[in-house]
Amino acid sequence: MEPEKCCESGCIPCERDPDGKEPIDLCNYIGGEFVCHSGNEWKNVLEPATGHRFARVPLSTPHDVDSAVKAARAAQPAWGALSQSERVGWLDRIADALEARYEDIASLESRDTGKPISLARAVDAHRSVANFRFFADLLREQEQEIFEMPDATNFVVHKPVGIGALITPWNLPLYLLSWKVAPAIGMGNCVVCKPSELTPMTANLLMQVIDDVGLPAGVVNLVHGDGVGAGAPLVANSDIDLVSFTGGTDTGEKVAASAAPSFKKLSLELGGKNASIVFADCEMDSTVAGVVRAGFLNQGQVCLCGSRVLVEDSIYDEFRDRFVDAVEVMRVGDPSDEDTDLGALISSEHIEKVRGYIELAKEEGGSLLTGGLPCVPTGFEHGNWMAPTVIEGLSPDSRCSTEEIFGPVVTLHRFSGEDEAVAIANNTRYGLAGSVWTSDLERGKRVSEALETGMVWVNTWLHRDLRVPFGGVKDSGIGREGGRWSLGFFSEAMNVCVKHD
Ligand code: TXE
Repeated sequence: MEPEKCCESGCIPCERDPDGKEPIDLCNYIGGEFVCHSGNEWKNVLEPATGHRFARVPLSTPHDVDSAVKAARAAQPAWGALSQSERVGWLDRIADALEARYEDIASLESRDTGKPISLARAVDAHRSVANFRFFADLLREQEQEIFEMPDATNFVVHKPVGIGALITPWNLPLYLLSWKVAPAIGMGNCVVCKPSELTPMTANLLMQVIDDVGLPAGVVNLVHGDGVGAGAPLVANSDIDLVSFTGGTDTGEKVAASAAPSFKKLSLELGGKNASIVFADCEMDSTVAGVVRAGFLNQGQVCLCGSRVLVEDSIYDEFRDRFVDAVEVMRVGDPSDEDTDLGALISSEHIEKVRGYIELAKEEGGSLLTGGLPCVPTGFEHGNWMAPTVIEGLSPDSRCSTEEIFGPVVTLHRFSGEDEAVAIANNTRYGLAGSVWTSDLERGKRVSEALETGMVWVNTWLHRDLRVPFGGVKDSGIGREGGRWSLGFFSEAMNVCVKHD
């Protein structure tokens, strides 16, 4: 018997809080207070795995955005005037308080995004804490840059930019939000965060943590909502000095157009269509495992995923067969099950987008080697499920081989020789990341440097040193964050030249 619908969105009865109340209604966090939004519109927050509504997120208005920006502006002078070590102390306290809620982060993130709990722990919760600790340590080590001349000394001073808009997507919610908040406030800025309306829960938890540690009011503010009501007004707000955006390329284009007229400082981390390039001299077992992980981690919903696998002709058949076998043993199911490898996709709209690409692949001449079908685990009939899908036979110029699909879909391509591999890999509007698998490390480095991307891994993937530059080229964005690149982005470098006799 179909369960009755509990609200206009057609979702099914959600788990009631223990006392049977309605799902959690989230609030904005402005000027150190949890406050209601000024509008009366809400968006249901649905569990991707079950379709259950387990919270409601406010669809904030430009008025709410303005209040948050004003609170940030009011707080910035005092915050910017603190010493670096005082601000670093606050990053430490936030990291400690987040670490104490490690399991809450993991379970909320898994519930909110549909990703397996094991991944939410190992990647999302771990990196959210690590981001605050990393930037605290990096700032502690910072020394003033001085350039001596025979008759003068140059002192480089890093000043806060001012008020930052931090806009984040749904695939790695707290991992990406903490990656921006930590260096932004560490460098003396105050910020307004705008998390994705699809996955607001851990951003809400971060505000609870910030409130609990007693961070000065207005240093970090958060406005929930969608792009129209909150995101776009935030970028356009005349008192925003800086925008750090992670999301889709199409949205990034709108953000850039809005930020440009007032010369706001801008960092865009956008989509990707990354190639995993497999040479015949690779170590087969570890390469198959590594390329499967690169293709399907987080259900393929990571901008760095290797969604195109380029395989040298001489080993193509063997690699293809082993790759498909490895894909087919991945366990798709309940995200809360420790043994699950792949969870649900973020939304029904997104799964339709991905399904559309699979249909397009068939029209473009591709052959499905596995997947392409929903695979609904028992008891999760209202979730967004798709079997991991591998397609071969597509032209490298096809839409499915050049456009970002952002789901559990990988296309296989043959190549002969380095030049053809590089040409295929670069044959897309994106330029974010890639990986090269070969026992010849010189070749690995040579091929990597020929790729039009911001990052490449050799014989590994997503092996992250937070000190390195992170970002892409072409339609994958502009700017770099990570390590000193974050400190540089979230500050204005000033040179003071002092003449001496
Ligand atoms: O991103 P959006 P979504 C890609 C992936 C995905 C596509 C859309 O292809 O299918 O982007 O994903 C806010 N001004 N990536 O919908 O729409 C929005 O509310 C200001 C790659 O998540 O770009 C959300 O908080 N803000 C990416 C954030 O922008 C606006 C990860 C991202 O939303 C806005 C995720 C506007 N006009 C998706 N419109 C990666 N690089 O990792 C929306 N927003």
